[in-house]
Amino acid sequence: MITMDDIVREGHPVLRQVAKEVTLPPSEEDKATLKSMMEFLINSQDDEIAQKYNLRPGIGLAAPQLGISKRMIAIYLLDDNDKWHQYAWFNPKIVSHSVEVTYLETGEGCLSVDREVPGYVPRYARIKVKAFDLNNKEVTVKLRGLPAIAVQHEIDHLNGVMFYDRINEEDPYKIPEGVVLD
Ligand code: SB7
Ligand code: NI
Repeated sequence: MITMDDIVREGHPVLRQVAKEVTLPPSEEDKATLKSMMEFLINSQDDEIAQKYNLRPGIGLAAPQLGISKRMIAIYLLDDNDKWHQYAWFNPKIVSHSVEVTYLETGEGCLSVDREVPGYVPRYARIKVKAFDLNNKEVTVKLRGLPAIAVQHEIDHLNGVMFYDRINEEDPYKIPEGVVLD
C-alpha cells in the first residue's frame, strides 16, 4: 500500500516535469498504480487506518506525486450535496471551462508540500473534463465546486504546476479577477 513515504516532496524535479500521456489501453501496471492511488485516498480518509499508518488525509492524488511522470489522477471526495466523487482517470483533459473563477476560502494544501502556504488559489468555477477510466472507457464529466477545484489541482501536477504558483505574490488574499462565490 502507498504511505506518506512514497510521496515525493517539493524540490523533487518530477513535480516540475510535464507528465507523459499514458498509452491506451492502459497496461496492467498502470492500472495497478492508479488503483493503489485510489486506495491511498480512501485509507487516508479512514481515521483508524490513517492514524495507524500516519497518512495525511487527501481528496486527490496525481501520479507525479509518487515519482511517476505519467498522466494519471485519482479523486475521492464528498461534495456539499453529500455526493461522492470518485474518479480514477488516465489522460484527463479540461475540454471547456467557465469564464468565472472561484477559490477555496481556506486556501489549498498539497501532500507534497509539508508547510502551510497562505492565500487564494484562483480556479475555474466550472469545468468539463474528458478522460479514460480503468476500463479504458472515455468519460466526460462536468464539475463545479470542490470537485472542479480538486481536478484542476491534480491536472496542474501533471503539468508541473504547484498550487502556490497561482497565488498572488504581492497580496495572497486579494480576491482574484473574475470570481463568483457560490
Ligand atoms: C485542496 C487540496 C487538494 C486539492 C484542492 C484543494 C488536494 C490535496 C492533495 N494533493 O496534494 C493532491 O495533489
Ligand atoms: Ni497536490
